[in-house]
Amino acid sequence: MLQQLKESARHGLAAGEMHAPARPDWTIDQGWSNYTSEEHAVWRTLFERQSKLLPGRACDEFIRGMQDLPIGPEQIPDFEQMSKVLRKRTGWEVVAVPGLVPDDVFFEHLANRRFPAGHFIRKPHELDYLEEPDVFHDVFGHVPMLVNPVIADYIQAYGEGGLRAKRLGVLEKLARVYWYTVEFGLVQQPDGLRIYGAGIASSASETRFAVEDDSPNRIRFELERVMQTRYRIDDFQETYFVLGHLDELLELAHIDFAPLYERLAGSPEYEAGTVLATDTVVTRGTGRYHAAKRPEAARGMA
Ligand code: HBI
Ligand code: FE
Repeated sequence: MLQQLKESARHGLAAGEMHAPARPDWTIDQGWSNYTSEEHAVWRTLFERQSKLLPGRACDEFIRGMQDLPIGPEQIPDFEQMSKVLRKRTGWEVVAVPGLVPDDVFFEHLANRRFPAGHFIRKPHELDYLEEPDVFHDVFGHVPMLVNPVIADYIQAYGEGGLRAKRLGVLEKLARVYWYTVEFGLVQQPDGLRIYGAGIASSASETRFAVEDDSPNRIRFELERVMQTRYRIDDFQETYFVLGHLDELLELAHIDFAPLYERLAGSPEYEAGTVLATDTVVTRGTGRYHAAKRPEAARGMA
């Protein structure tokens, strides 16, 4: 999705720096009847593009979640209709927010099984680029996985963990786990590597890049390793972390992070593209994509 979330927006943005909300939990009415035909048409374009790409690239749970939800190409989904299905399946609901919300507000929603979804949709000229999560990223990318009980529990636990991590001043480390699982996670299926991360599943270009390109590293997911690894918010990931099975997230949902944070204090931090001798490498990337974009390379080409 080239989800260009500004660093300031993702981390510790004070509420006052965003538009002040009418409700303290930042929810708004989705205002479904206000969507224009142009906005529904953007949804259709994105929906049809991704629906063609995802079979054989997204994991079975994602495809199944999509089939079980009242979601299709015709129109931007109605959050209340989706919540009706979700509540029965996993006790989750989807609530509308204006865009990025402060960390503590975000975590409070997740801890209570409410997924805050941006109510707006990107403009026709920014189909592959957006600064804040919109309804296509949040609903198409995240909601199908919330039908799955493992992901449902895991994301709630992230909300609870986030509130604690913020108090301990170690949110950055936990946010990396979210980033490399919920947003950009891959999982090994018997028939091949598959996407379960919403940041990939809602982006046409990154769907191909994450699964097929020879540039990125694909490394077996290991919790402490991921907590030590920075990530890119402005471009495709240099490294994807791969689960052996989605059930591995179940253990993560019940982990006590506090001792981990203590052990990791002062330990090294790794750049997004680093490969360690201790890694279990699924595919070693050529790094070509990101190397070509570095300033030296750009000067060399001039
Ligand atoms: N707000 N709406 C929204 N969506 C997010 O994914 C989000 C957010 N606020 C904070 C946030 N993500 C992250 O910074 C935390 O996961 C750390
Ligand atoms: Fe997201």
